[in-house]
Amino acid sequence: MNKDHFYPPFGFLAPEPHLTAYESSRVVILPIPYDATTTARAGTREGPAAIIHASQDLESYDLTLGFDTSRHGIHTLPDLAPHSDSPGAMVDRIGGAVSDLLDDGKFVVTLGGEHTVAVGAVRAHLRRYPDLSVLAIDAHADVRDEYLDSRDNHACPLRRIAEACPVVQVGMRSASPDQLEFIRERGLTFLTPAAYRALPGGPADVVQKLSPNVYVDIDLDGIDPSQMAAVGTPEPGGLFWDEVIELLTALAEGKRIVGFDLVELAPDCGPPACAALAARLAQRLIGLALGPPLSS
Ligand SMILES: [Mn+2]
Repeated sequence: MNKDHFYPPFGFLAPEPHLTAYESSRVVILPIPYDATTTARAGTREGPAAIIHASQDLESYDLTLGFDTSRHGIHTLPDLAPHSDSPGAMVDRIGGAVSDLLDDGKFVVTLGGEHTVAVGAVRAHLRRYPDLSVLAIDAHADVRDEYLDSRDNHACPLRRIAEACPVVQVGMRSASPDQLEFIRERGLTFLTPAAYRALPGGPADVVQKLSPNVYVDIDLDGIDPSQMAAVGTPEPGGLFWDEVIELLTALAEGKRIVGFDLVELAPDCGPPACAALAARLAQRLIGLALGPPLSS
């Protein structure tokens, strides 16, 4: 059998086979196709596979950063199975899985799935980095205390995260009065795209509000629907790719990115370009967080 006649094994960015072993990989991709509490259009369970598929067709060389991201070693795990008892039980399962990966020294990339999965990933990172803060990008405030009889509905994740550690959110353009009251009472920074663009210091004003170790939670609906239509709850007037990259680049220059998630991609709700955007965003964030690979 001539191995040169076959594509590399399936995995994020399709690294050369010698760059995919778990033990030697710096990065682990954790796909969580969990889609249980979404209330508008469903479909986020297809998100992780769509992102990984789209990544097969990307250059593993990041032209902007100037290195081959896959040379960090990228191991793509099988899907994390859903816990069908309750969303809270699923959050606990995710927290346990991510903690195990962090204990192994891995940089964990969590691919949702609905936004709820971020709560488990953040809790695991907080156990490892007690000073953790979270930079969230989202169209929705997502700080409801509960929704449809669950505190772990996908309308609640930033409430659960804000109860655990400091959070700064950028991109908000949908919130109820009681959610705005919670944000005001707690003195949280939740910025509409207009407020973000008006910051006198630009992205640096966001970065300086965060602790040294930062987890990035990206609900893809924070991005404008013209570039990211494939979400269940799109909102007009969002952030654009260049703005998101500018913010994340400033973050990487000022703080340490210790982990991230991309959630809420519902590929059937939009064109295939959306999964490609998500895959490129994941690649860029890995590169920004880890810098150039030693071996490149
Ligand atoms: Mn959202």
